[in-house]
Amino acid sequence: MKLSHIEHIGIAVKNLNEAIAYYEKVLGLKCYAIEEVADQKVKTAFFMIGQTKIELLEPTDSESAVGKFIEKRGEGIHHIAYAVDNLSSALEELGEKSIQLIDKQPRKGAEGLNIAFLHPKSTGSVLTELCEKPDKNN
Ligand code: CMX
Repeated sequence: MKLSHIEHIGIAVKNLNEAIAYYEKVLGLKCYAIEEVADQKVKTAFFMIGQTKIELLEPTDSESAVGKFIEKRGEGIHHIAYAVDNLSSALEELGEKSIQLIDKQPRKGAEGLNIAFLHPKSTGSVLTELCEKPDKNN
């Protein structure tokens, strides 16, 4: 498995507009996209910094993964996402190493990327996402 860079850092927020204002007015970043990911029950906002993105995540349902996270732990860093060359073979390799896969097969995530999550119980308590550009290995 070859990770190339940190694709994004996911940050759980209660209010997307208030959070965007902080990232734009205080940190000076520019929100370049807002997207609702219906099956994950989140509204997302993206900022680019170098080759890494910041993904703000506002839950649209309190029972969603991000909704439950905020209720238990409050706002903050929710997950780290690495870019990988070949997601299917990475998942196979991780499965062989007994890493608990939340997604056993790649699925579509925000921005059309192929993604899969690894369970924090097998990743040192860091919810970990792997992302692959959709034009690769299709
Ligand atoms: N980071 C680290 N640990 C986390 C976590 C997170 N983001 N979310 C939950 N956990 C921990 C919990 O604290 C709990 O630990 P303890 O047993 O020590 O209390 C453990 O994981 C299991 O938590 P749980 O409450 O039993 O399970 P949940 O129903 O909250 O599910 C998880 C947790 C990770 C399986 C679920 O959130 C998931 O499937 N996530 C992947 C999908 C996702 O996060 N989607 C939102 C982002 C979408 C996007 O980026 O577009």
